[in-house]
Amino acid sequence: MADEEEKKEGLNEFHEEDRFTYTKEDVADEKQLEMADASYTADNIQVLEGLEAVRKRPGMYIGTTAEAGLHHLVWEIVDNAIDEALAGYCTHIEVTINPGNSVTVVDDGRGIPVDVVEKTGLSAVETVYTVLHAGGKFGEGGGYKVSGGLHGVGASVVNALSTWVEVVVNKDGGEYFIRFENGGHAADHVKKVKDIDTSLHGTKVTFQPDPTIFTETTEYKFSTIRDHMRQMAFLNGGVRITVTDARGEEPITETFCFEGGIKEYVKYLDGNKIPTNAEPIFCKGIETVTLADGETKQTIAAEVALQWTDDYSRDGVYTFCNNISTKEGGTHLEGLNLALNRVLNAYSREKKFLKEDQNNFTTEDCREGLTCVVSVKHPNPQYEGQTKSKLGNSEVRKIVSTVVGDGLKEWLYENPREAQAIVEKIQLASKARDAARMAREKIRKSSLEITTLPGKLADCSSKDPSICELYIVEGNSAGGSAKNGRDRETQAILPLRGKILNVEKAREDRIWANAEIGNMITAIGAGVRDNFDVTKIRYDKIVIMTDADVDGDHIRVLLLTFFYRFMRPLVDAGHVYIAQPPLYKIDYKGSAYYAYNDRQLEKLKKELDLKDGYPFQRYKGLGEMDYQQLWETTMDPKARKMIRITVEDAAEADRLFNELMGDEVAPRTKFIQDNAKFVKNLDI
Ligand code: 1YM
Repeated sequence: MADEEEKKEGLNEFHEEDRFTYTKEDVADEKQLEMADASYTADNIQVLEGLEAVRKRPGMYIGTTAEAGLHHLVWEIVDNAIDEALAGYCTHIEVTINPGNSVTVVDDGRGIPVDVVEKTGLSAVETVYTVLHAGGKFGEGGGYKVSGGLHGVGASVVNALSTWVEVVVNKDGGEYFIRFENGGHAADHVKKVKDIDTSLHGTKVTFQPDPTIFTETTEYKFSTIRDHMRQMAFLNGGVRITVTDARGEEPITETFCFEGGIKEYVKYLDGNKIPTNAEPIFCKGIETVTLADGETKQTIAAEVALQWTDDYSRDGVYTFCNNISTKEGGTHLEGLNLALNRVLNAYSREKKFLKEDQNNFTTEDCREGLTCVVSVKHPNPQYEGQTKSKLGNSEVRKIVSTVVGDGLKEWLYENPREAQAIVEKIQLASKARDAARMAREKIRKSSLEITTLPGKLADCSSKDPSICELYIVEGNSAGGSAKNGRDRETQAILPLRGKILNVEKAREDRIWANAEIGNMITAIGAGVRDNFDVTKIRYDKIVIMTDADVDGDHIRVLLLTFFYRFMRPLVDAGHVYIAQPPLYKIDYKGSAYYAYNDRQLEKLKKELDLKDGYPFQRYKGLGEMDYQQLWETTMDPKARKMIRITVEDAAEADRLFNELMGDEVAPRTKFIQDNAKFVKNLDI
């Protein structure tokens, strides 16, 4: 219970007392630093206890110690620099992945204060890096500061989870330096190391993630950091962010700066779709609300950019709170929906696009082909939902509804030609989808009644979804091996015939008529699209098992596209996996040895001390394994390796799916050319 509570706090709440605005003269002089020395020991013990708690239960503070957690460290430090930019003092942020996977973040803000904080007896910079939830413990609140990262726990957590951290502050004509070691211990107090020009200011932080914490991987992914920084640059218009990978022979650098902010984000997300309104519609508002207690005032800012496109298959609405993606939506999304429905119907009635005897357009109709980014800044966000990514603050609903309502209405009246094009598009959507809707309803109904499971499905005997797994297997022969090899109690097998439909390209009615897709929907048993209910799934793990060749890759991408577009919460909640069959087998002295990649193969050869040219088998497909081998290598929960699918950046994933799986050939070709050098095991 206590854990639960703590977790909730860490994840979701911005505490009034966490706000820290430094008020005193912030120049460290020798005397102050001496004072800090004198009072160091006693406070220090308390401080380190705090960081020890982070090291004991890192998951509580950064969610996971797997790859996402490793990257979370970067987001936390960058968030401090972004806050400084939002405060109006910083214009450029640089993020560098160094050789050895330490990371440096530099900003040109005011520099973290280095003078002594009364409460801790330590310099502000040392306090920020060693006191958990720093701020509340010293200094008065005040100033509008939006808490950053998902967990909002900041620099001290990064310090606790690093082997070392170095902070350089340029401020008031001095360069200051402090180093922390072994999970957060200051090697020495902050020292002025040199005099510099008084015009120089900023903060530079370098940290080395602790490999004893991040046991899975300590290797940063350039693409993950680059995509996140691009998103930060879109969401914080005008801030210039440079990302560099300095690990290779030649450093790779990309710079992002979008003066237009989320307006440019929407254009970027639209990619090669044809816009209905030439420029995104931009709505913005700031409101101060008084809470139910009659006293507490909160300033909430909302920004929304909207652009309709020729895309008929779906909408792309992305919502954020405090620069964090709220994948499950929430009150800001509800506010948007309310405004779209209200304003577009009122306008259509007034301009006689809707006759008196006609029904209103549905929100779904209004959103067809819409690309939209909603970004709110809230000093005290409350998150709900399965993955705690649904905004719960009810006052936000009205604010967003008003901001979009007013902005959109004004725009429609000022731009009648484009307004007409949008409404005609909605009209078309409404008509064209009636037919599809009927076909879809039929499937939806049957997908929720689990009475008739597909004949091809070999179901498991357990009815406890939390231990059940569904293997979706390419090809009937591999399906046969999987059926024989599986654990019948918990593992179900659904063989697929050939390639499934590309849902990114196909017309909606064809999708609903497709047997393989129908089988998957029925087997999973939780509905589809907007009536998909992830709490109803019949299996905890949906495992895609395809051959390790080009066709297998293609089928895997088609399946992922389907799950992403039609059962999105399944992906978001981490239920989708990719099985990893071995690539090689070596028979040696009566035993079989398996390797899942080239590196392992080489290692195995060395370990077994095999001579050059010793024969080994390269598996071309799952069908080459008998059922026992398939169980041992790929399905046995004790031995198998699986990749869990996660979507870090939903907007980017959407854009890529569209680019790669959609109608246009050129972007696909370019992506393949750009990424071909990373492709291993190409087998045509
Ligand atoms: C590369 C990481 O941390 N920049 C940064 C942090 C702070 C300030 C400026 C800052 C904030 C304030 C006043 C204020 C922080 N200061 C504190 C604290 N970049 C990075 N740049 N002066 C400077 O919030 O009022 C915490 S973060 F608490 F010491 F003021």
